Amino acid sequence: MTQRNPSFTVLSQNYLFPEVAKRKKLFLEQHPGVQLINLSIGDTTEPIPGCIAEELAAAANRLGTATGYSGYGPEQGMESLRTQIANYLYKGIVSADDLFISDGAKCDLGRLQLLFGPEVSIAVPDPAYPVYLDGSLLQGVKKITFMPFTPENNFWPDLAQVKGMDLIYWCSPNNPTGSISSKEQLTLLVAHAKANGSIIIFDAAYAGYIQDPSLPRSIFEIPGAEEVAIEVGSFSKLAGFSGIRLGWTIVPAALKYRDGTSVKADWKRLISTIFNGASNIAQAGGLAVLTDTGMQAVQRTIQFYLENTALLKQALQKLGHNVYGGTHTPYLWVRFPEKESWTAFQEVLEKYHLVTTPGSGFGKAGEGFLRFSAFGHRETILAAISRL
Ligand code: PL4
Repeated sequence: MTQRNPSFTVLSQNYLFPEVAKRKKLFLEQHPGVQLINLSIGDTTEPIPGCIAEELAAAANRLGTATGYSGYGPEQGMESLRTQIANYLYKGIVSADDLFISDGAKCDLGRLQLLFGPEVSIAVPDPAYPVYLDGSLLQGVKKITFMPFTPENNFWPDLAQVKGMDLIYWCSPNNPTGSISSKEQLTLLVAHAKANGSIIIFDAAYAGYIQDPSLPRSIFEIPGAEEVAIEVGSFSKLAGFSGIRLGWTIVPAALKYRDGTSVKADWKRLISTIFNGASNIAQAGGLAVLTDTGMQAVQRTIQFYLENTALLKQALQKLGHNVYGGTHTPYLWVRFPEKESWTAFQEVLEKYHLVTTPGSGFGKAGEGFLRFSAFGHRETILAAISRL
């Protein structure tokens, strides 16, 4: 028989979110008729604004006409969309030529790891969105150092502990802790990467939730970052495209490997080999997001989710919990002292009929925490609050 890829043996047996779904299903089988409220998965719930949905429909309709039909597009993505992301979202601090359109941040985070192979050393936040670690383990990466992001260190790890790492994963606004890195902190991170010859893989999936212009939405706001960083972005939480699938990755021309060769050239080679471009309908929708009308509409939805977060935070604090995050982010990171996360998960499920995400699923340092997602219709969030 064919041999199994041995890397699968080092992964935890179940991926976090399917495990949550399994426990939820089991609970419902044991308690039929209970109405659970899902505050677990970080997924958008509000309708896509009309001006964007109309453009998605129009793009689909164009495919049904002789003149409007198009097949495969360029692997790097539509030039108009790349230009619009560079100019409109990034205000020209990145070049459209360094921008690659994807089918989502998670997919590119997985693909990026192919650039570096199994011998790299990596620094991963603990807790973190699982693809950084699991994707690396699948590549056979063994040299892994965890950077604790905890209330005790104010969600700022000691960079001296990750000296000489080849790759440093970073996420701001952070999933799951809801913490945000300031400009000063990212400046230190970039300086650290430069001094150590590291590459930062910066996950900016929640950048659209930052409401304070003094906080950096992109690592490329930091001078010199183009020599040490790759950034991954997404339309999922920005515009409710989690089901449509659209994102981007920026690999600057100035970024080089140790031997002086171009990372961007390899990325281009890689995606043209294993990726066939994002859906042309999704890209047309992305263009509709990046207009004044589109952006105003998606910002209203983001404001709505942020109001949800504030309401939920208040309710959890009233119960006496230490709650972190919740500003410029849809996530609340809630401490349950003296409890293992899965125990707290089960208690919250049984007592309040709320489904959350156990912090330990994001890493060891997440033990004793639950993540509450504030995505949801207002009546759902208010119902959750009244149960609390
Ligand atoms: C649920 C830090 C959510 N089944 O939609 P994408 O691929 O552009 O972005 C995914 C993504 C990238 N980076 C960060 C994220 O938090 C996410 C989405 N995370 C969550 O609840 O943590 C949805 C997860 C999905 C999954 O397993 O990824």
